[in-house]
Amino acid sequence: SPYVALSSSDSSGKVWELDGDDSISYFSKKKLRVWCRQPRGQWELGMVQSTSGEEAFVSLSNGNVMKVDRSEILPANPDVLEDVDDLIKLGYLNEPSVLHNLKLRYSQGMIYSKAGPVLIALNPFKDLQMYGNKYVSACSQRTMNSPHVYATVDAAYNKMMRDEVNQSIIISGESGSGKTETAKIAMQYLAALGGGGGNCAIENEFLQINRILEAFGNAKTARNNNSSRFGKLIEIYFGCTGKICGAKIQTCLFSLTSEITMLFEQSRVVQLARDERSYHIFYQLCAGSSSDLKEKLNLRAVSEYKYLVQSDCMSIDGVDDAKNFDQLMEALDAVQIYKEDQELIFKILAAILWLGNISFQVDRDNQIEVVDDEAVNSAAQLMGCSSQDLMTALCTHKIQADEDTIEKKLTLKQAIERRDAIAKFIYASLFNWLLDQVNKSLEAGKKCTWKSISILDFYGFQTFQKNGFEQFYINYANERIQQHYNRHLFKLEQEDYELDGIDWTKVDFEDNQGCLDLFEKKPQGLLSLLDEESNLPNVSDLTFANKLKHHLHPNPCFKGERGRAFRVRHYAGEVLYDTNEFLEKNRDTMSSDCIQFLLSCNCELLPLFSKMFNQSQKQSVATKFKVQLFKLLHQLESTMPHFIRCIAPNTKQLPGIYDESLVLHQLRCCGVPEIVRLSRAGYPTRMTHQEFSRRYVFMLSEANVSHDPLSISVAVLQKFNIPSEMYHVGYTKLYLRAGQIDALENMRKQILQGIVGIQKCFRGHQV
Ligand code: AOV
Ligand code: MG
Repeated sequence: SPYVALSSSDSSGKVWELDGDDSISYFSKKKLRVWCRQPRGQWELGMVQSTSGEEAFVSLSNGNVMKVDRSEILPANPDVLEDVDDLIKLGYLNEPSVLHNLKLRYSQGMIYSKAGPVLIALNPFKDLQMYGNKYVSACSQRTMNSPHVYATVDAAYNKMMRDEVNQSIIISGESGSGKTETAKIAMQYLAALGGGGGNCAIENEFLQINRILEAFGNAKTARNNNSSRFGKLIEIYFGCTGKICGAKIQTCLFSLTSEITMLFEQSRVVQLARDERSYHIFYQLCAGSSSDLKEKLNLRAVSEYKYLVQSDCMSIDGVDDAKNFDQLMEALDAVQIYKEDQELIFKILAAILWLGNISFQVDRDNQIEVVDDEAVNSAAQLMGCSSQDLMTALCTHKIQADEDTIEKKLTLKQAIERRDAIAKFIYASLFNWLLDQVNKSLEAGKKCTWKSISILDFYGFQTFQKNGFEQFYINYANERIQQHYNRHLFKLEQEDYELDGIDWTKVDFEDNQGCLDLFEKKPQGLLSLLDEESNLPNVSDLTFANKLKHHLHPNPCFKGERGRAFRVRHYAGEVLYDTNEFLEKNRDTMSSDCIQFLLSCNCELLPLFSKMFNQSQKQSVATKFKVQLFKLLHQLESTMPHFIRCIAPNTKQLPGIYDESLVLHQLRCCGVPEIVRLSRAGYPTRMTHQEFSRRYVFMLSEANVSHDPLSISVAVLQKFNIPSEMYHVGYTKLYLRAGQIDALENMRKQILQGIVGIQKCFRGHQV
């Protein structure tokens, strides 16, 4: 039980400190099991043989004896505490102990562990056969006691039913750590619980929707063969009987449906890094469409499209694009997207591919013109305009000045940018439109909504060698989510104790307010400065970088670097950003003549997209994103959150490899050390005196029952010998340490069974 670890007199209370006093008192003890830091930084298990002064001789499991400084050793847990399902149960909570515990479990296929209230999920990169009906029933009937996504979701569902409060499941982690899979597992469980016994219609609907979202919104990246290039919030609605009555998906713009999805990685449509792919759908369409459809779209092989071949990566091991296309068609049918609309979707995709093949040349007057070839003709035909109109739209910029239209010829660079901008715009609009359609099919039953459970699958914190505009926003959003998390787990918890008059030594946690201020302060925060610079004439990415250095200079979270670069100290580490394209991407302007051109096209969806665009306010990406992010957090604020932290044990996407330093970095990024510390030192169970006394009063003998809930609570605790260090009596609530409520519940059950037994016996007599 957690209690054993807690009362373990050996525990120094120091947690996760590599150089702390954890080692000191054990240092002189011989035969002590210790973790011993190796020259390359990793930890090895050993036994202290002898000590002299500041040094110790440690024998390692391979037989070698090492001489080490005492700062290089930390106490190890006894065998019985080597494999615990909740890190708070560990006697010693130093880093090597935690890493070892998770590693041991991982090697046995136990990918889930708890860190207090948070579920830690290590990506197994293989099918562990631990999902599906058998596990759903085991979990809902409480016969499965180990941590699992199902159990976390089950807790959320029960809390919703019992407390009548909306719930949220917040999944975060690095790219490739398993967020999207975890979200799907969570949806599967909710579908099973809320779908109404044996009815797999909802489960199937969720499956189909995820297929669509993934085909259009996921791509192969260096870190994940199926990386989501958008964040999403899925809200599942329940009626008052606990049955699902609808759902809604919002993408990371958490958008009002008529807005264009930003931050959805549009650039991927036209630009690819080595070994990465564009969105799955392009490859699926080329590989899987019928010859009839191919002919209609004048569709070629992937290798013939410039947008797709640039990265030298056209297929993914183990992925059958053609088969996935068949499944996608089924999915589109399932969410009731009409065949005609499906064809329009495919037309648009083919048009984008042909747009990418359009090339330019210089004519006799040294002016840019489109090469009149198959590419431009096919694109024009698919978009529903004349080749001439498309050529003009790509090479000239029309400016409306009063009554007159002035035409300006574009340079080659501008023309290419314009071609790519159109392709990106069309794709992002298509994605948004599809989302609307999916939501329409999901929202059918929403009228009878009583409560909801939201699942957030958001891209985790990112650091690459080179970090651009997208990373800048993703990491900013992660700072916000991190704060939500901190607030919930730490601040609220501590405030609660203080308000209730409990003596509480504060656990310090990494407060990231400083970094959020760096982004959000007006007028001198990163976002405001970006907006300001975007609106000035004669500016460049370099002037923007200099402006940042000038205004943000001494700020502990900011560091100017040479040229266009700057650094931000995020909660999860320092990130180097390159301001290349920041201003352009922030303005995100589709010139109005391009919009006009798309409005004039005959392919039904294009004018629709352009209209949608016209309606959306002409705000910068920075402004819109901030508004959307606040909306999302506001929505989450009113829910009871449940956190799942996904961890990628290696970057190779392979099973069985556990890279300790990588795991450690991720654990630190998501604040696991502090959670564990807080949970262990704190009182995870709290009930008002009314709640507590109502539940347990019957366990007292009638004679000495008072009417005051607080006195009843205390009487119950005393009668059942709960040690005084295991609880705290606040003004309004009772606070219990981990494990105590389980003990009380067991006694309650036994007494109840006893009463039932007596009643049966009694009835027996009467008959
Ligand atoms: P992500 O959502 O966190 O990355 P995914 O959920 O796409 O990561 O997981 C990446 C891959 O890991 C999946 O395609 C599976 O092959 C494998 N995987 C993840 N979870 C499990 C599991 N529980 N069981 C078996 N395999 C799993 V990104 O979207 O890149 O941030 O933007
Ligand atoms: Mg994902």
